[in-house]
Amino acid sequence: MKLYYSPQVCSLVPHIVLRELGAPFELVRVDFKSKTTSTGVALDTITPKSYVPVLELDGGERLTELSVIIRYLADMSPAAGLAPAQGTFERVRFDELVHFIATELHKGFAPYTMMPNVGDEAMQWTKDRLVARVALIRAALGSREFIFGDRFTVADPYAFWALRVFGFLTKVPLDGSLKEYVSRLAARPAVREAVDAEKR
Ligand SMILES: N[C@@H](CCC(=O)N[C@@H](CS)C(=O)NCC(=O)O)C(=O)O
Repeated sequence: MKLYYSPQVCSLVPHIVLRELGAPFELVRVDFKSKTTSTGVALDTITPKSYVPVLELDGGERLTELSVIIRYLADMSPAAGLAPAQGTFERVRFDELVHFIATELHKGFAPYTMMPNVGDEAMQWTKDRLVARVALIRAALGSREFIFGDRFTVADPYAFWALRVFGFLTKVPLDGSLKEYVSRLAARPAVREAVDAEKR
């Protein structure tokens, strides 16, 4: 498989999952500004969406949408137990959580990261909403080690990445259980390896 990524953006999430699974893969770096790969290929020839992540499967098929990619990877290696089995109600709850992270946190960052000329009032509204969403993540985590159930799932690197970006963008410090959660995940070998590999 090939993962098209840009350093430290959301493509870090499937990158961590690939390493957690010990799956063979190749990284293809994409420059975030020029939208070209390090070998000079335009990203819009890889995907008309022109954003990362893109996962190219061994047969050449390309998958986009982070939340779909990570659940695909989990479903392809059921023995690793990185997502509840499809068709169960537990899986529906899991999908609910992953969708929440994707739409209420990840996409909620756009006024900070993408939109030009956002006024103070709109920015405050954005920040307040993100703070409220993160409070829901804190409640979902409770005193558990992982965000869904009592074992690591593909929702964890997504929550980890989103929480770190939230802290960085809003300057609202993560404290208590969320701070401990992020530190715990940051210490996982696959997470450290992925973060380090993207610095090279
Ligand atoms: N809907 C996509 C969004 C992915 C996304 O937001 N990618 C960002 C990096 S975190 C990106 O490449 N943005 C560049 C752009 O949208 O032009 C997904 O969930 O995978």
